[in-house]
Amino acid sequence: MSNGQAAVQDEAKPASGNPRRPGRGSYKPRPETLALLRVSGNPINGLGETALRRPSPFFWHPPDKHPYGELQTVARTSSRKCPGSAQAFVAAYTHPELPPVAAVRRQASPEEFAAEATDFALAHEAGGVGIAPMDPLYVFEGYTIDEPWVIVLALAPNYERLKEVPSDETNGIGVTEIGEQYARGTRVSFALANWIRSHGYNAQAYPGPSASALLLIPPAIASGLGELGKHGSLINRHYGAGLRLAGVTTDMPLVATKPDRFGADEFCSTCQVCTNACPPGAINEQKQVVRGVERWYVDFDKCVPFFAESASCGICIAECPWTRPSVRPKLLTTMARRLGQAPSES
Ligand code: B12
Repeated sequence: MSNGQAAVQDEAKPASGNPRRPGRGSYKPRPETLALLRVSGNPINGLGETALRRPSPFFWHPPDKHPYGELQTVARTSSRKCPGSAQAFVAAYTHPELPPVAAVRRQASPEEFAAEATDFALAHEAGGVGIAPMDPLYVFEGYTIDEPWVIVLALAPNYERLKEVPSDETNGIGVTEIGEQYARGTRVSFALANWIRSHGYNAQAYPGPSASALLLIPPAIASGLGELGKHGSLINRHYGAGLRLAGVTTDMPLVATKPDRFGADEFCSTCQVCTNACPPGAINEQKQVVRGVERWYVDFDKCVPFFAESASCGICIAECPWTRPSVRPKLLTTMARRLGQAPSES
């Protein structure tokens, strides 16, 4: 299936708020956590820089590539001690070796390959698929990706479970959901890379919380999987902000899917739900210039201590009105009207 638009499947259903969630301003980082934040992450991310450049290796990359190795260990430890989560994250990091690329290249049109790759991914746990031409700005400095295409895979959230974030030692539902989304991303990205290789084309998989060399949100936006939200995560018209991403890069000839504008950016400019829900107050009200692009930006120095202490957090994406299945269809209708578009399916 390929009609030039990112493809998606249905998600699991609704819910309400989580009383365990602290509100903005009620959180103070522990001194021992702050002590591990030795340098600000905002200059590393290029906050205030007006020229386009590739992102610098950052959190989740190997500790010798950035200054937050010990904080990563704190974050990993706090997320793994929650009930159920350790197994989920083991699955997220477990994958087979990719087989050699088949010696004979199958010949087909880019449209046929794009349609087959999309169908394959949707049949193997992807909730959505977008295809974008590779751009050097998607690749972290110090890494090389040679393949000219990136297939972005969306992993659908289960809102009933996601809304339980943040987790702790008594309730691991939210972080286990996160680990299981990543595990699905690992399985489908390796399965797709394997399938592409069996047709004689190179393919690499980029799953997990880190996705290694590949920055995932920009190609997800380019390929029509959604718009950037004020909370720094992608908002998708079918899943809201709760989806997670994985990537497959390939030299199989493909066709790009189109960007999708449904009004999330405009909505974020007046919505304050995530800014008010974020305990450390890390989400900025206004767009800022980051590496040559004016866009929503989350303050890393404020976000990461709470993230590290709170088993992956995720409050901003769970609270986002677009993530709530009961609210999203109304927002789509309202924003379509405001943008002068025909109302579209949720
Ligand atoms: C490092 C990282 C983090 C760090 C730092 C995040 C930060 N804001 O500083 C920490 C550990 C704190 C973190 C936290 C979270 N993360 Co995180 N994180 C990443 C990771 C590995 C790399 C991103 C990065 O290096 N950011 C630092 C620099 C590059 O940030 P930046 O310049 O501000 O760019 C960000 C966005 O603006 C956008 N972006 C970058 N360039 C451009 C260019 C344009 C033109 C536009 C429009 C946007 C854009 O992408 C970046 C995402 O951080 C990605 C996976 C990947 N490989 O992409 C996941 C990823 C972005 N995280 C993700 C998620 C879900 C989260 C959390 C909600 C955690 C959770 N457990 O659920 C929180 C949300 C925090 C927040 N509000 O930003 C998802 C987002 C899914 C989505 N719906 O978009 C990703 C894609 C992981 C995945 N495989 O799905 N994360």
